[in-house]
Amino acid sequence: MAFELAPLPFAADALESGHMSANTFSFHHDKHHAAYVTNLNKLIEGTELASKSLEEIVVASSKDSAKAGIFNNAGQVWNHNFFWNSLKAGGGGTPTGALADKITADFGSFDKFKEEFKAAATTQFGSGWAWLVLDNGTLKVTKTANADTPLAHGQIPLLTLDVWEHAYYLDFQNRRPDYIANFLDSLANWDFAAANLAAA
Ligand code: MN3
Repeated sequence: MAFELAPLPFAADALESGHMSANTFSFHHDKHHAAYVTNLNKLIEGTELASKSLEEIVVASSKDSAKAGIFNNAGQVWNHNFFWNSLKAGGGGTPTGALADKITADFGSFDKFKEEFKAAATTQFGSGWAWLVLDNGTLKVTKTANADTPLAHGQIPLLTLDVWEHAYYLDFQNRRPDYIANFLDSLANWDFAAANLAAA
């Protein structure tokens, strides 16, 4: 059963007030994300992975260097599905409830979390991702290169930011730090992160 490109969980122009344009989504979702799905389907067709779930393919291919091409595409399909849900119109600001308490307990303060997240997202050299994850019961900020994903490392992702240049170039050009600050101020979907923590 071939994978299909998951639709965006909002209209393509829904985040324009948050400085992520419909033009960005027309490339990032409709071209980049779509290409990962197409490539993944080609690579797994007729193999034992064709009947597996996306999560199973990510984990299995991460452990086999001969399957690096499959991992790169499966990881990017999964990471982008997760990223769209990490965004929302009118997002950003501070979380509430159990997630807020856990961030304060594990980072010291929400401001400390923000500092760590900004540092991870800024210093990921080249393409990759910044994450808030649950790692053995503790919240941590991590960064991964290219298609790598916390799923492959036994961590539970709560929220992510794509820091590949294709994610921000149309709206922010080379200004990655502005794109990161804007995500935390205006787009981060704390409801999604809270739901992921509750389900963990
Ligand atoms: Mn991307």
